[in-house]
Amino acid sequence: MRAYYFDNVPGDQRLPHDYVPSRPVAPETLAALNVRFWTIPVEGYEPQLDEIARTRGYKNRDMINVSKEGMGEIYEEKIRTFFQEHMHEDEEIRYILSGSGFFDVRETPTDAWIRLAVAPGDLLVVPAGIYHRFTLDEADNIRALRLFQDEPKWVPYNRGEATDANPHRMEYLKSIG
Ligand code: KMT
Ligand code: NI
Repeated sequence: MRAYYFDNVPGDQRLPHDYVPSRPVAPETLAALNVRFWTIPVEGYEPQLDEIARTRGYKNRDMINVSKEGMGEIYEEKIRTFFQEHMHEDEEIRYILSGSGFFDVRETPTDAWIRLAVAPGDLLVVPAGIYHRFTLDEADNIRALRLFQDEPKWVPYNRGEATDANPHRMEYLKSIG
């Protein structure tokens, strides 16, 4: 998984938005934000994924196929909502099976966007309470497993005064010091 600062140039969200030269983000920076990731080769991934799911208590999972073919008439709407800056009250855990895309996470305290370019084999944990968003890249498709601790619940809370005061948001800020 490649991580770099988003260039903030207005335009197509599907473009890489990499500075020239690129400004890479170190794994330690991601760790300090409580963003976790592993790489598990897709071929024969099950035992390793099951082990991480067991130790972290991810009891549920389903599959999501983000593409015009996979989503049908809700595609445009989903593409829009995925890219609205939001948080969740639970971790957002994705294991990429095929395709690619970008998760953008906000750095604290700079509020800079860090772009995470995900590809098959990447397992990403976006912590509860972090502001983030998702977009497909120019290849326009991704298929991923969504893992979840208890009952699947994928509620996005768009960033605003209410989320700034959300207990899960405040807990997140406390956890990163
Ligand atoms: C989400 O909740 O933002 C998504 O599931 C994005 C697609 S999964 C790679
Ligand atoms: Ni999300």
